Amino acid sequence: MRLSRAFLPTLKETPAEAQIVSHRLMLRAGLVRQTSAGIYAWLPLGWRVLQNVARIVREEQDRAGAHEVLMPTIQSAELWRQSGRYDGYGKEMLRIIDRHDREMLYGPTNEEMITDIFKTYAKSYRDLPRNLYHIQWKFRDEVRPRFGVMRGREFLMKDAYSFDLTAEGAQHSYRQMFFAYLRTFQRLGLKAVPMRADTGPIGGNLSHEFIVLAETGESGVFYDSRFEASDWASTVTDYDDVAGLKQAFDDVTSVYAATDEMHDAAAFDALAPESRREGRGIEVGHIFYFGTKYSAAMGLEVPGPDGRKVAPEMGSYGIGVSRLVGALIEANHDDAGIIWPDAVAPYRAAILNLKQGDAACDAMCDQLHAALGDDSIYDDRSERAGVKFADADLMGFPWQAIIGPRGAAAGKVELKRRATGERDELTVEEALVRIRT
Ligand code: 5CA
Repeated sequence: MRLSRAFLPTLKETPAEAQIVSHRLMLRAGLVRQTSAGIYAWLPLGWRVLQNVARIVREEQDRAGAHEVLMPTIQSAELWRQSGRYDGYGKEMLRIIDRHDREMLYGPTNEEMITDIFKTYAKSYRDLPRNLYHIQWKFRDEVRPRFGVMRGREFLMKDAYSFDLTAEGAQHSYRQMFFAYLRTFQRLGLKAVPMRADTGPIGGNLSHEFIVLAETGESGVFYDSRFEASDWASTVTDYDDVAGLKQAFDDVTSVYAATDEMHDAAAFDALAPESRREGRGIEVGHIFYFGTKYSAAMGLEVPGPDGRKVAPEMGSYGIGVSRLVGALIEANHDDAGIIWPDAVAPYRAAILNLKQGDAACDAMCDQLHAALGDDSIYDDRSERAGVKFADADLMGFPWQAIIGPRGAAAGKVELKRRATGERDELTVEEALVRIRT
């Protein structure tokens, strides 16, 4: 993509309303534009990152055996009356009346709808276990939307729902999602600590939040320093190995980590003092096991092996996909701007032509741009070098291929790694190999 023809609007001024660095950078680098309080339009750069995050989330859900569907954003109030949550959900629910005076709502979550869908098709225990998920916009009329996409009113969530015949089966499904989450966050380059958590309006008695440590996070957290070094995501390779998964789960969850709501001061104080960590974090995922709460309330039951009807044991599993874009920036930035991890970068490389119109510079840039194609942004504007450097740093592409008249005459590209600032003089071929690996 040629920058002169792209829609990559950056802002010179730091927007006054943005209180945390990720929000400031998302506005300055032109990732999003607020259209109403807590509601954002995604501009090309932000949209590409959001899709990359969603793709990694999707690949790990599929790998764990979940099936993707797409449910609507608008739901009928009737469904929520069946579960008893319609009145209880309160002002956070955006309620809508259609032209026939029917009560509708913009879904804040989908337990009711998925239970109703599954009920139509599940005929016997042989239809269990199943896990269905979607990646869809949600609406919660938050009292205080803030920090940009971190706490929006409209936001993109991945939500999965599991159905099992037995409580043991449901716990296995829960552990599958638990490890799918660890893998997802690891691939995104984030250290997300699973913490015992409160279940809130979703209900149930087993729940973990996945928290990315960050000073600007909204949750207070207490954890064992072992979470800083360990790699639990890689301990699970076979999602069907029931005993192996339980062992791996018990290993991780025996190490102390809890949000302030669930904090056990006595257990925390019993740790060796050097391993106690206290801080703040961003909740990027939250998983729940709630038994038959929704299946029983909504009449979902199937004949078991003995012919007797049973209500499936359920769990639900959320990831804040749009919130993750903010969390990624909180974890990866410097004074100059964003530093995208390779896995989610909107473009792998920026090609900076320092002398537009110089035959050798233009030819070398064209050659690089043709070879990298869709994965690169070619800054072909007639701007000063300083402007090009600043914009590439702000937008955070992992590589910058810098081409000036002196280098071009010698057949050399200066390749800069955004994360480390390291620079190397390379031939075009050498630069391409480096960018592609
Ligand atoms: N039904 C369950 C699991 S699917 C559920 O709704 N869980 S939740 O309420 O914890 O939301 C799941 C995830 O969505 C959270 O962990 C968080 O990362 C994200 N999220 C929740 N509220 C917002 C919000 N207002 N803005 C951005 N992301 C949010």
